[in-house]
Amino acid sequence: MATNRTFTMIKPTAVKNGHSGAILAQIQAAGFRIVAMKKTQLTIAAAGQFYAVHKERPFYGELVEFMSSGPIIAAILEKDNAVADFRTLIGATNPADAAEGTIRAKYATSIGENAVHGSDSDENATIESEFHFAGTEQF
Ligand code: FUP
Repeated sequence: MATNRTFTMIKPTAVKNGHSGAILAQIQAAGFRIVAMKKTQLTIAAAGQFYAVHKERPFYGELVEFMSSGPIIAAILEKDNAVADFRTLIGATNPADAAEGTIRAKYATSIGENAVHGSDSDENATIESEFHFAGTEQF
């Protein structure tokens, strides 16, 4: 069942470079409602668990190290067709391939440090949202 919700993180480099406000403004201008949001920092263990699906990939170690290297902004977003529309808004994983005007085209510095995360399915949106937020933190 489609939930109309997706989960995002503004990644450490984008937060450090001061892009959080512009990224959140672009997300809201695209019609997403913020259901939950917080600034937090992942431990290495939490980042490892979040990205466990990529455990066998060669970039896993660097990804976990990067995602735990500084504060992130985690949020649950709501909109019709949220997962697919959000992935369109953020653009391709590699910013070199991301369409003009997408969040990754504007703010990502590399494929590894690509500014934002966006869930790839309704099922993962639910898992990732529950990883970061209790039900009492969702409005
Ligand atoms: P996406 O769904 O667009 O975030 O992309 P993936 O799930 O394929 O990858 C998750 C994260 O792994 C990316 F955001 C960045 C990192 N990654 C790399 O560092 N190198 C790669 O070749 C692919 C992904």
